[in-house]
Amino acid sequence: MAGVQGQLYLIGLGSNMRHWRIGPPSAVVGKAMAALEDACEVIAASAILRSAPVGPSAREYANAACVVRCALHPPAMLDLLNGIENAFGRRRIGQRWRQRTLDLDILLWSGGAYVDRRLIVPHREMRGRSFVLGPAARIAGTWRDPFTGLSVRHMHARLTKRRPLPR
Ligand code: PH2
Ligand code: MG
Ligand code: MG
Repeated sequence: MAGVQGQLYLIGLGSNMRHWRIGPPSAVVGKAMAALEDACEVIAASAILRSAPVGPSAREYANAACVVRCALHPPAMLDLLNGIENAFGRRRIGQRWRQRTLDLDILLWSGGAYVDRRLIVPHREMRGRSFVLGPAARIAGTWRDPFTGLSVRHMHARLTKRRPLPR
């Protein structure tokens, strides 16, 4: 059973598809935060930011991050997030990084690292992605990656510094 404090998670949210009822990606992300609130206590939520797509999809994304507290351990948390994604009409048809109505990722967990066949925490790609670290740095800047010891703020700053100079 979870302790009185429960588990803390840093969650990344993203959408780059209109939902027929909810509306544009930013509205989808906002509704998804409300859906998380039904199951967890949302302790902090970033603004919803637009970001250029990384990868094959051409559509702009809306991204955000939030910190939630709840009793669920990582596998059950993953089930909860997948359930919300499905309720928002996400279909998994095997194509990685296709456009999606809603993507909810566990980025960090207060328990540190978690690995099983379905889930790896910290999220494997968070360290190189400014659309993840940008919103996350605003609400969880001091949270540290358990593998590298680097804070979210530090990882974000490293990304921005490494941008090559224009020639
Ligand atoms: N998610 C991806 C791939 N590319 N690009 C942006 N800007 N935002 C995302 O959330 C995103 C992406 C796969 O999860
Ligand atoms: Mg993702
Ligand atoms: Mg995902």
